[in-house]
Amino acid sequence: MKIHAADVVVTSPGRNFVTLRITTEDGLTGLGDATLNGRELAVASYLGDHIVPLLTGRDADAIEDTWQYLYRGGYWRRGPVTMAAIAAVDVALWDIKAQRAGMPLYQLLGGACRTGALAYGHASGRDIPELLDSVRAHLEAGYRAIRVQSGVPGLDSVYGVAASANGAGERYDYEPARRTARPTEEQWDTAAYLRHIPTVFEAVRAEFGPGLPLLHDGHHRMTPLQAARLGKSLEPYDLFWLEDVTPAEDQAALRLVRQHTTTPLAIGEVFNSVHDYTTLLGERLIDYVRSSVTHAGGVTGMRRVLDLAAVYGVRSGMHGPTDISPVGMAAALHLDLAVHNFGIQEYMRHSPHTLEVFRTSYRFTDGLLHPGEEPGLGVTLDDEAAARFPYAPAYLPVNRLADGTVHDW
Ligand code: CS2
Ligand code: MG
Repeated sequence: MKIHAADVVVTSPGRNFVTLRITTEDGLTGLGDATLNGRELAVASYLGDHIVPLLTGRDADAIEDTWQYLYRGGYWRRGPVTMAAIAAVDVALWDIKAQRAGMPLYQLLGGACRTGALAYGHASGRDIPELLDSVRAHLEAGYRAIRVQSGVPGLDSVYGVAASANGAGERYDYEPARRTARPTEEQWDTAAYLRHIPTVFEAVRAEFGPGLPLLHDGHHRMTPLQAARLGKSLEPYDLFWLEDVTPAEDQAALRLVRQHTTTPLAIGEVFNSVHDYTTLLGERLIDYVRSSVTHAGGVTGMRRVLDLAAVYGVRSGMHGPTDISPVGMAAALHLDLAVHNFGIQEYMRHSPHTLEVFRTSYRFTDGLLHPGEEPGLGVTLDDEAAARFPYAPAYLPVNRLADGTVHDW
């Protein structure tokens, strides 16, 4: 069946999203997430100006050929913009193929290996009492695994810490991209952070016991030696994983970290290709791969990452903040069910406005996510609602050290 049309929908229900919609000659439509937080219009243009004109008339069933056509045919390979655009086409075509087959996508990918995908939520607090309330609230909301992010004494704002308490009934609402004419600037102090974080996990373990799976995101900010020190200092608290300890493109840096700590490591949310992982996986330097379907070339691209990871006993931990749209989240959940080497799924709950635009069939029950049994992805896009939320530029913050040096955010 041929592709009849494709259009790019940019909408901003609380935050910016880019969605590709492909329609076939017999009227099936598929959706693909193309959201790249802070650089959305680059992907919208890559799709609208350069890819959409190539899709009309192509065989909608030829998913692998289309992936290769866009990957190799584009010449300038890899990178977050290119791979998010290719991902959107790929996911939309898988959505269509599964609808045509009359089954949820996970069935087309080989069926379910598990009843649901263990999810982790985001607890945060500007101080330890607020953090403990947030952990408690996430347990009450049904999460069985929790990421812990804390303020650092002496620093005004820190990655991952909501500006207001997210206690009982509050949705963790931390949107790092801010709608300002220029990126906001934050100040960072690694030494203060390294001193403080062990006290945070000491308090969380004392309050909630040894068994609750706890995760922490270092957000790219440490040197290998600092990361090794943090990993070692957190060993008594038995983390599920320590994420993005160093700027991940320096894959070899993890050799030093790995020599000094047994704290499990997760890396890769900014990676967009299986080639980004070859050292990390080949040398078993990490325990979880973090890329998302949205940023790593779609179901086709992410499956390659997960299959290489499986060769080395490494499991999935797909990226799932609110800047992965419900379309991208649904695609992840189908893959989460279908692969053997599943680890955990990040799950920040989207805002009510977002869920007005994207109607989803996935469900979060008793700590597990399931994509639902709808044919395809199980997500529809409401154009009328989407039109009510016009795009507004938003930038992720820029981080600086006390002396003004730009640092990883
Ligand atoms: C974070 C992300 O969820 C995470 O692990 O690293 O929230 C990241 O900060 C955002 O995706 C940036 O847009
Ligand atoms: Mg992260």
